[in-house]
Amino acid sequence: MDSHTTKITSIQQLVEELKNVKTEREYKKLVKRLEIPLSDYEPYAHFSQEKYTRNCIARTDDFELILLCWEEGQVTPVHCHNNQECWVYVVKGEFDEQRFVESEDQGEVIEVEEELQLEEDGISYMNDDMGYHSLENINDGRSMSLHLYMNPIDECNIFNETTEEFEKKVMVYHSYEGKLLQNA
Ligand code: CSS
Ligand code: FE2
Repeated sequence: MDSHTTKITSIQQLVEELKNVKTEREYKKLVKRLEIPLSDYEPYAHFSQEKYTRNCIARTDDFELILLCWEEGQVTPVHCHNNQECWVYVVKGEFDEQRFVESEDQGEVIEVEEELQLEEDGISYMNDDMGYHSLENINDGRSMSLHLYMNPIDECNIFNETTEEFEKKVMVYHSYEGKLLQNA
């Protein structure tokens, strides 16, 4: 087997290989090769009762690799991806993904277009041309998801359900390379 089809079996290998890929196609192929044991994610796994946490494993100008840790029932707001590509790999647990598009209906800003269930080991992909989405941990307990963004996403628009308007949100990390940050 050549190195383009063999499995990626550690976080370290994943980060090294990520440094050598450039195109969307290469990122996509790489995500399909993930077979990393749960124990490898442990140094990056920090949870919070308040909301899902964003734990940065590695970041360059080209990509951002983050582990999201979710307590039962935690959910993202509806959001876009700042014109970047987004791959989600389910490390543990399961998710409900709702996809939205701008509504043709007067009086409605967005409407659900599709609802997907993401199972353990499953992959989902999103970009702004496809619309907006939200993720919810529907597991009976904690879940973890690995997110690969090309390029890094420092802010995005989130939908405020009360005002029914989009607002800018600056993205923050709960931990960086395994270390908890002060704002955590
Ligand atoms: N974009 C969200 C997660 S769903 S892809 C985030 O990075 O927090
Ligand atoms: Fe997202």
